[in-house]
Amino acid sequence: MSEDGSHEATAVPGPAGRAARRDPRRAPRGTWSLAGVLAGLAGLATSYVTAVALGVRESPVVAVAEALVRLTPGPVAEAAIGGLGSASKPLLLAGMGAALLLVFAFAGRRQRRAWWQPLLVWLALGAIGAAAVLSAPVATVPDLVPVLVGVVTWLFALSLLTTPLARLERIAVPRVGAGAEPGPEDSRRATARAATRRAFLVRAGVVAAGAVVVGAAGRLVGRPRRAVEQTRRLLRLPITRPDVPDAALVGLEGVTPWQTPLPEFYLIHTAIVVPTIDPEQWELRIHGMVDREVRLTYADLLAREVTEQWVTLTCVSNPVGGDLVGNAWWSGVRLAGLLAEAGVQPGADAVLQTSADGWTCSTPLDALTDDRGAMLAVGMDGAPLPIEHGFPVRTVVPGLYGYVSATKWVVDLEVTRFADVAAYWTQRGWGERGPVKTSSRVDVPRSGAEVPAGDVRCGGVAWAQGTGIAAVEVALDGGAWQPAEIASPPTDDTWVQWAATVEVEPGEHVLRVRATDKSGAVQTGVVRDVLPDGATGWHEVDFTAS
Ligand SMILES: Nc1nc2c(c(=O)[nH]1)N[C@H]1C(S)=C(S)[C@@H](COP(=O)(O)O)O[C@H]1N2
Ligand SMILES: [Mo]
Repeated sequence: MSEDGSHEATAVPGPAGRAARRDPRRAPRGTWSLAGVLAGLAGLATSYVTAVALGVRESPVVAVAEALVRLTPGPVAEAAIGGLGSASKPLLLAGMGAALLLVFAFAGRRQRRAWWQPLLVWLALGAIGAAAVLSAPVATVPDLVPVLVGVVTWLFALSLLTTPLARLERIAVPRVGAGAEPGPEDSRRATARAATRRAFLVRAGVVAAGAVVVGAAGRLVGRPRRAVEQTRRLLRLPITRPDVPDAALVGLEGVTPWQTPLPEFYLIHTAIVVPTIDPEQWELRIHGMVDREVRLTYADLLAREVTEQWVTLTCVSNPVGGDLVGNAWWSGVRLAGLLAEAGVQPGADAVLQTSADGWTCSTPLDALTDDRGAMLAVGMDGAPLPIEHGFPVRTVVPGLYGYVSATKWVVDLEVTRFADVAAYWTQRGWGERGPVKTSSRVDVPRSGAEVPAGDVRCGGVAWAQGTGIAAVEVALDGGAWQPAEIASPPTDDTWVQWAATVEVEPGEHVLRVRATDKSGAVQTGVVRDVLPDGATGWHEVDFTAS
């Protein structure tokens, strides 16, 4: 407000001064912007706390962010989620935050022109929020309440903050310093202006403090995550910790660990804020083309026979040589048995799976009922599923890419027909069925490595889940394929480590790898992009020998 004062001081000297161009009574633009920003933040805080209180997931801002993710063209989105990894979401939220601050400031400045101008801004923002909330795959009308509360707060807070600013502009500036002696009228005006400025400061303080308190309360209440994390830690499940079988190890340093360390297990999900589900609250519904609808609680599920198996999970967005693939020991209940309990009707060929955050995928029915061991997993590597990997229950189907099968936080299975449904990624141009393609990767030497010339040990992993890997071959500098040694993992549902020795002269070299699966099919060298149903081509590394 000192800025405010200096305006008045320079304003008085007369028509020749800056005062001629700028009405001295006006509160500076910055003050109006500040009012807009404070009102804006207050609205975000009340809408957030309302969302939390109503049990709607997080705030409308998150809904908008998720809608943006959904609106992003499929390939760009999967690439961003896969490529930028954990940075893509904070970046998106930061960008939205910056844009919102600018819009809030703009609304504040508009209020000076006419009361209805910011109203248009708030309504536009509210409409975007409402559209985003309703466009979420599972949305209900009450989900709009937080948006409404936010808009009302914006209106109320901005008028609260700007009433003193408008009043200030109506009180004439007292004459000081210039020729004429200030009269009683001038001191009355000076007092009135000071009081009005104080009123603004008080209101700004109240709104800012209110927003902070409300926002903090929302965070407190909105952190069910800590509680769920706690519940998860205390869970004792009838599952075992795995021992990595020696036969699965090829014994070459630098080759990807056969069992993927949990912190390194890739993560792919469209949710900005992952669902935190208390297992006590979890329920799965199996319905659609079935004889009897089945509803299962977590306890019901655990009362069934729990089976355990190694399965390597792969993302369709994994490029040749990429690392969106990981191997874990999964514990859970076979889906074949559960679907049999429900009684699948003739004509069905798909199961539409829905997660608590509204993500969907349609899985070929036979992949869930044949003997490959598709399961509702409750455990990963001998512990309850990590929240990010789908706690309390997710689907794991050997041999299918994650986007058509591996639903995390799964809550609904609808037996149906491919012809009748469209799922999240298939709507965006990705293939309907998504069987994993036979792939292989060189881990050592790394691309760009320098190694001593002579015999060079190389190695990596290869996978053809469901079919199994029969052989791996390497070729140096485009020469003949030569066989690699492969380890013997306990099942065909996991990747296989391989190693080979190649003789290299000093200089630059290219090493490529290909696998043959147990059906006899040789991995294709035809280069294809990840869209629509998984990349193909041989992985190559360049290295230098000296
Ligand atoms: N609810 C939900 N489940 C999901 C996804 C998702 O976006 N939401 N992504 C799928 C994809 S594309 C893959 S590759 C796997 C990844 O599982 P992970 O994150 O446990 O590695 O989860 C699948 N399950
Ligand atoms: Mo994926």
